[in-house]
Amino acid sequence: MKALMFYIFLFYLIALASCQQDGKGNLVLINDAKSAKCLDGSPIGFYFFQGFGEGQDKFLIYLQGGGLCQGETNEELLEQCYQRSKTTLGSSKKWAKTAQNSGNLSNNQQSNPAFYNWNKIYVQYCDGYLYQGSASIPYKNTTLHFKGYDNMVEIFNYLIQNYSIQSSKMIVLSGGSAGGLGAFYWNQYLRKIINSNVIIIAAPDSGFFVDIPGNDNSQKYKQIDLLTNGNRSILQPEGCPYLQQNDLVYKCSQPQYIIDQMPVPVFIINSLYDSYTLKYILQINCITPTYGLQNCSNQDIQKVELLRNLTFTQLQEIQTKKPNWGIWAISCLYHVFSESITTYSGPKYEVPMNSDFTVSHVLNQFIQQQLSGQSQNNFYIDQVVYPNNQNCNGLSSFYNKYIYNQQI
Ligand SMILES: *[C@@H]1O[C@H](CO)[C@@H](O)[C@H](O)[C@H]1NC(C)=O
Ligand SMILES: *[C@@H]1O[C@H](CO)[C@@H](O)[C@H](O)[C@H]1NC(C)=O
Ligand SMILES: *[C@@H]1O[C@H](CO)[C@@H](O)[C@H](O)[C@H]1NC(C)=O
Ligand SMILES: *[C@@H]1O[C@H](CO)[C@@H](O)[C@H](O)[C@H]1NC(C)=O
Ligand SMILES: *[C@@H]1O[C@H](CO)[C@@H](O)[C@H](O)[C@H]1NC(C)=O
Ligand SMILES: CC(=O)N[C@H]1CO[C@H](CO)[C@@H](O)[C@@H]1O
Repeated sequence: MKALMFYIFLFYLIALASCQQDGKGNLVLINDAKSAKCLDGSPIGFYFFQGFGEGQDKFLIYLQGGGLCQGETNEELLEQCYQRSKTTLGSSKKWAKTAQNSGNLSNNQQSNPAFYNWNKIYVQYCDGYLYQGSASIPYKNTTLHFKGYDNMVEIFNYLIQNYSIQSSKMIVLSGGSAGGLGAFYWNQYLRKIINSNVIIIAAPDSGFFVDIPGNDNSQKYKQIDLLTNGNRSILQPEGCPYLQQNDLVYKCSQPQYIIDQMPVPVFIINSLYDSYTLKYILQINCITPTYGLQNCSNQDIQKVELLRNLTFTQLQEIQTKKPNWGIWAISCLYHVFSESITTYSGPKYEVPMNSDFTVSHVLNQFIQQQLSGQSQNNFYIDQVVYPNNQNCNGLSSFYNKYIYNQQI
């Protein structure tokens, strides 16, 4: 049911994105891949938006999001991925030949000063498990291909051979939600294969899923072993200190424990009240667009506060440990900001409120600093608690109306 809800939600997002028509990208399928595949065995691919002017020697690689297959047991996980393999999140068979620009990929200089003229690679997410894994598993009458690892390796190879990204000036690895996790996981690999005179940064949007005490992660290693075919050392980034401990290996997938494995400056974009986490991980169902948290029990409110406190504390720790990174974290209930112009560069989503510091503004500032070699403070962590950043309480936004209104 949750999975279904997510697909429907995704279709809404895509419909929303395609209203803002200001450019087109062509689908590039990798038909002769060695082991890269979507869940159903079909070819992987991405949309390519050609850069122009001064953006011609710069690349934005953006990883699409879309949840993941889940399950208490491996059997449940396989069933979810079997269902997923029949959708565009698990198969390339029905991908459109072209895609429209929007949000961070927009060609509009005013709303998107950072990337408007860059080359943009919009990687389609179809491995079912967060850009990790390398296994082919027979299930029912078919074989499910969990190839997140192989897919990324081959996409990067393709981009090197056919787009010369290794001769570019700068590469930004970004992505939203599951793609945000992908940007956390894969920047180390990208840094290793690209010559050090190319500037690389990561800009994960809403991928900073915090470790929530009380969640039982002790069986997670079974999924990891299933999807990596028993070879945990393919998990990205390399060097996770918990790799060989069954009860702790889940930490290798949580950004807060692997930041020391990331060799590039990272600009983290996140809500302090991530609405995906509130709904799907903390199972909080009392939030409505009209009443906000008013109808929530004390127990629910405590969970909401706990999420904010954990996220806030972790991000503050990063600010101390990684002074050359950047953070934009806002106190509104939302998930994935760079998908639409409103949340990426609109006046309601600023930290602090009424400051002009939108995602678009601060990310551009961060990138310009990297290009010119000077570094300033780039930390924008909302100091007020919900709902005191009143412009962005988010409850009337399209996304949240959808997330909180539907009963599926
Ligand atoms: C497997 O079974 C499903 C449902 O019964 C069917 O739609 C599908 O075509 C079958 N696939 C193959 C490869 O036979
Ligand atoms: C580069 O593109 C060609 C044509 O699509 C393809 O055959 C080749 O495999 C690509 N290179 C890599 C390394 O993927
Ligand atoms: C596990 O994967 C790593 C990285 O691809 C590879 O070097 C190693 O040989 C693999 N180990 C096994 C046992 O397959
Ligand atoms: C939610 O709270 C508002 C006022 O705070 C009240 O009018 C409304 O009936 C409540 N809704 C539910 C479903 O409890
Ligand atoms: C979260 O932090 C606030 C302010 O620091 C504090 O008042 C509140 O009790 C904390 N809530 C939880 C659930 O830890
Ligand atoms: C984070 C972000 O901006 N994502 C958007 C980038 O552009 C693509 C292509 O238009 C959108 O689909 C993403 O939502």
